[in-house]
Amino acid sequence: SNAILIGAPIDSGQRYPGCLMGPSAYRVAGIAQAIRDLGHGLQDWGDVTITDLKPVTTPNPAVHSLPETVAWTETLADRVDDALSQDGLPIVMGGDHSLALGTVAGAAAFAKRQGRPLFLLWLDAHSDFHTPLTTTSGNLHGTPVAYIAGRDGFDAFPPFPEPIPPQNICLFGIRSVDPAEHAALLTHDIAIHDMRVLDERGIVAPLREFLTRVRAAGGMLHVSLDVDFLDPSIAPAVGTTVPGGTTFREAHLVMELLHESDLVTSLDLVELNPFLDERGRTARLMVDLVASLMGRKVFDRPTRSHM
Ligand code: DIR
Ligand code: MN
Ligand code: MN
Ligand code: MN
Repeated sequence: SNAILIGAPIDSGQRYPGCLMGPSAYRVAGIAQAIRDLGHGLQDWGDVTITDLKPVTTPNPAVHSLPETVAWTETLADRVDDALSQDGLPIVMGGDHSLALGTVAGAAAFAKRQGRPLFLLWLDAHSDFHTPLTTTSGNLHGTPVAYIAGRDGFDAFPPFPEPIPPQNICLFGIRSVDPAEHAALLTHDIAIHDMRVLDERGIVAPLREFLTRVRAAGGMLHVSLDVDFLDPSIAPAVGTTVPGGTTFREAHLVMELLHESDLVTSLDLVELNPFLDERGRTARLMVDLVASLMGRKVFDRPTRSHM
């Protein structure tokens, strides 16, 4: 495939400075070469910037940086739609998770024109199901899944092109859900594979169930990978570490299964904070995970069984 790197140095969605260094860290960690080495085409479109801010507001006084986040949403939606329209696989290098307000909107706009359903795989410690009205932290990185699912409260944002039906959304690896998110999730038919479920069932069966549904529907698949999906012991460079995350091999196995499915059409890499990293350790792990998603194998065999 033809990968298109898009840098999104956004850190307005939370309060810990440093995520804006993410795109540089991925480049230094060799993301482009790792993808080329697997035989793919690759373009780097550089880092996106925002220009003019609109005076948007929300009734929730806790929310901060709303005009910036709206501007990023509009700009990134455009870039991702452009990349998909050129038959590319956009890989958006964040930047905090609020960037997914834009990237998934762009994928949804494209999918709508193609008449294809869009599915969402959310690899995260958090459910990110707040709206701007329910968030108590005021950090908009905790809101993208609600925007994508078409919940109310996003008046400041462009209308989401075609909200993803809850049945097409899969939360994977979660272990930190705020009370307001929990209440809202109970009224939505979203597949929730929290760590308790993954401990018991392992990652393979739940992931295959979801991928089987994507394939049967002829769907596009957006994958949003939050660094805190991983256990903090292997991925310390994130502002919101939560113990009990996925292991090195579990995370690679998710990526290997995604590669074998051949279903992924766009990808976010979010919440890396290089200022908190240990000599690039987390950045390199994230690049290695991308390589697994793009076809790097533990051991190459001539033929492989598919899901
Ligand atoms: C928390 C943290 N639920 C909030 N969310 C994070 O601020 O809304 N998402 N860190 O990745
Ligand atoms: Mn997140
Ligand atoms: Mn998270
Ligand atoms: Mn949250």
